[in-house]
Amino acid sequence: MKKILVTGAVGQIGSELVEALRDKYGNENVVAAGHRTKPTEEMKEAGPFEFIDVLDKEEIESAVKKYNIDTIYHMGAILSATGEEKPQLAFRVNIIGLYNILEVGREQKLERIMVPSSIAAFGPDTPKENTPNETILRPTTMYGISKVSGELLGDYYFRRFGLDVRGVRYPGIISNKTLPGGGTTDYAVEIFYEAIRNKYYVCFLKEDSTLPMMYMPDAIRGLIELAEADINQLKHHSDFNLAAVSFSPGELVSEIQRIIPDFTCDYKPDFRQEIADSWPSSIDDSAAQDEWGWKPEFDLRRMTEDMIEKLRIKLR
Ligand code: AKB
Repeated sequence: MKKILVTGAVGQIGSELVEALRDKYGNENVVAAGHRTKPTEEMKEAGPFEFIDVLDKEEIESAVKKYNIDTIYHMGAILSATGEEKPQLAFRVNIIGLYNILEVGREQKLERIMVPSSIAAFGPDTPKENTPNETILRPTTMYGISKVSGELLGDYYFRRFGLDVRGVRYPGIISNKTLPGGGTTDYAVEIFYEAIRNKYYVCFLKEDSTLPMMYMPDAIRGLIELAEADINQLKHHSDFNLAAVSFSPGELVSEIQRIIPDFTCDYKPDFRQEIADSWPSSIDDSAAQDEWGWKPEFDLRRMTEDMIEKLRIKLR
């Protein structure tokens, strides 16, 4: 039976990943780990929870030994916007923290480490449209630099030590359970909350700033499917492009207005615009399709309908 540790379990993706993994492998077999943010009662009651600082290798090691862990989903990270405000922190958490996870994985001979990368691995010199899996990786943000380092480290640990490290380059993730924090694509979540609460939103990106995006159910399914893929079919390991939809704030506003016609949005780009401008507008995920059968289910319309339906209930 699998014994899984999820770092960053209290975060936007981690919280839903823990739920999905617990449904699949059993509550007791999935240990949720956060840093400082308290878990919800629901998460704590459903299964084991630990506070772990990924900068402290011994803390990771002792959780791995205590629960007999064989797989880590390492979701704990500082995202792009916070990473630009606190680059030293982003370096430590995203690079040293990952190094500690990989070293524990190597020393304890873990079966698998899942580490998400991001479209932030690309940079201003990367082709913007339908960005290929293999392309120029020269990001200009600390977050992006940490993601490229993570991909290279993951592949290195696989080649050099036989540690099975896998990861996808996530686009912006839209969800209705836990709010994201510190990302450039966070507008695409905030906008739904404000559309429902106030019918008005001020967007921190320009109206035509198109970015690759994905709805949470696809993001969770994709990562678990990659974790379960037959290793013999994989030519890539830590750096799969993963795509679903691409849209701009203006296009998202029009889609929301189909359901909430009196919703309006103003645009006041801030420092996050420069980060968004350095990322692709769409990515080519044919490697993920060919090597492990990736296929997204949610397009912009279906995602918007589902987000509004779920949030209307949550915010009632
Ligand atoms: C961010 O905006 O920083 C993240 C990402 C695209 O990795 N959502």
